[in-house]
Amino acid sequence: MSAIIEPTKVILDFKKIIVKPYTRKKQVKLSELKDYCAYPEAAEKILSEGRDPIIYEYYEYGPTETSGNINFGLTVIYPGKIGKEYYMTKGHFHEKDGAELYLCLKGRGILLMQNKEGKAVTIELEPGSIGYVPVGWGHRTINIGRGKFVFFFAYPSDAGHDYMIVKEKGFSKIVIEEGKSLKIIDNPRYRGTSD
Ligand code: M6P
Ligand code: ZN
Repeated sequence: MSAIIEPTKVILDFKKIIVKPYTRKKQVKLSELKDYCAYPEAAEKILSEGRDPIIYEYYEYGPTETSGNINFGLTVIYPGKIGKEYYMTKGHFHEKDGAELYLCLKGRGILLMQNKEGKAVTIELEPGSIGYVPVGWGHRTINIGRGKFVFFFAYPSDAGHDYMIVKEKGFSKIVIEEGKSLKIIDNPRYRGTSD
């Protein structure tokens, strides 16, 4: 049975990067992200200096987790790096079958996707482009620009977020800056797909 949701108008404020009304908002700081980083020692160093920068935040409208409905909202990833690695989201798989789309509104980013066999695909996003995450692909977004990377997202309300695979194994690729250029390289900390 689906919950009864009233038809709703939702305002996306691109300047302030908020969604009204919203049902969930979250701010992720370095201390929460550090276990997902390719260079945890770089994260520890920043934290040991008494800093805990905000890496990303999002506002979401999704009043139900019932199937057939859609959750959506705005995410901003701030510019910066942890060691050589650009600021990024934790990344997750959906618990249930469900695609997701990301519409870039501002800045430059990369959508990194990976299937359960460890095959990774990256798509660069600039304002106006949509990254489509098919069913079954884990996904992480990365800010590769100098300003904020802002995007609209939408996914099925009952999809759920599974962080365990990403936390335990990582993504097979990481996005870094080396010698002033962007590189997408094998993740030295990737713990494989052998099981
Ligand atoms: C986007 C959406 C959210 C997700 C958020 C942060 O806003 O995909 O569902 O929660 O990015 O990503 P993560 O949860 O992987 O940190
Ligand atoms: Zn998702």
